[in-house]
Amino acid sequence: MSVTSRERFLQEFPSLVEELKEILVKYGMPNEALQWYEASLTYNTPGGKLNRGLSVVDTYAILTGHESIASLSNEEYKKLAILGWCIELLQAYFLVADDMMDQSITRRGQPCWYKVENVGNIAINDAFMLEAAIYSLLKKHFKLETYYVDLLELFHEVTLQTELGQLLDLVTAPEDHVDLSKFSMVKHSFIVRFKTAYYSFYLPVALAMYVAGITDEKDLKQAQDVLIPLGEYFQVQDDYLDNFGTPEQIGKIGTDIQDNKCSWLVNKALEIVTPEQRKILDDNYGQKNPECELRVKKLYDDINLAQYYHDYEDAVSKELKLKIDAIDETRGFKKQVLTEFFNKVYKRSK
Ligand code: GPP
Ligand code: MG
Ligand code: MG
Ligand code: MG
Repeated sequence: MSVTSRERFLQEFPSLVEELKEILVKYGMPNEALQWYEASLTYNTPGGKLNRGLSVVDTYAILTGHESIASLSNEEYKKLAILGWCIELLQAYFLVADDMMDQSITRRGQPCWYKVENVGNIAINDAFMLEAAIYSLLKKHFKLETYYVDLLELFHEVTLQTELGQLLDLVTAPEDHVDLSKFSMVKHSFIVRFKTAYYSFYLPVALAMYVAGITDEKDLKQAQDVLIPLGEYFQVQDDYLDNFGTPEQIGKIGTDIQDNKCSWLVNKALEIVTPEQRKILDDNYGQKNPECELRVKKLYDDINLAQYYHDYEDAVSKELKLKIDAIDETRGFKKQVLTEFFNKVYKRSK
């Protein structure tokens, strides 16, 4: 991704913040509320990799036969960028809430929003307002489009899917009761497809497909059939980096071991440990105690878990490439959309 495409995308954001503030002005909201909303929007929305948002524009350019986004008209670019920012707002909404649920400390190299002075539980309402921003922008910019209802339904459905994944993520990781026999790779796959893959991978492509008018059920399904396993792989990477990445690299401090999460790493470990090592896991996993956490980390190193991850990565990449090769392009969907997604994710370290 070139610096300029990211920069150009970022340049669209301030005017969206102004539009969102304007809605509050029309309600006669006091300045205090306006400033708070602006602070929450700017703290939580633009600080990440922006892959999801940028992908909406890139996908649209590929589907409509443009060499690059440079040849899109300004009006076309802006429309797609707004949809991209809507996904980034959805992501901001999820992350503000997820960090409270996971009791995380940092995000994107700065304190989690709820950890910022004077924010605390107000972050719950801020998360709701980040979500509301999506529908304000969709109404303002897409109300007259034939696909307006499709966009609304897509955002609503994908939001529910993500919340279902989050529910399963949380109930599989009770804070007060560790029972590793409840975990399995099958359960892990279910959790991560729902909590991550739909909104991070299927949503950007489906949005661009609606705008490009490539909406045959068969094409939406072929996109989904690659993007959901690709999103699963992406979340396995997230689980891997939670333990093996450095906070400088990933912008956050891993919490999965102490949070008792049904992570890919613990599931793989459960498949390969000896009975003695299993006891170490039973006694130390999911404890809110840094010493217990260190014992689990040491065990992960002793069993060479990183190597199992690299083997998984090789195998899954081969499968995904075969799936992409088998895509039928006759109705206008293009495999290049999926190849570009794959390349952004493959062997990522942040
Ligand atoms: C990532 O899980 C999943 C989400 C951010 C979805 C949250 C969904 C909600 C409905 C709030 P994670 O906890 O592993 O992400 P991270 O490692 O970035 O905290
Ligand atoms: Mg979480
Ligand atoms: Mg989290
Ligand atoms: Mg994680």
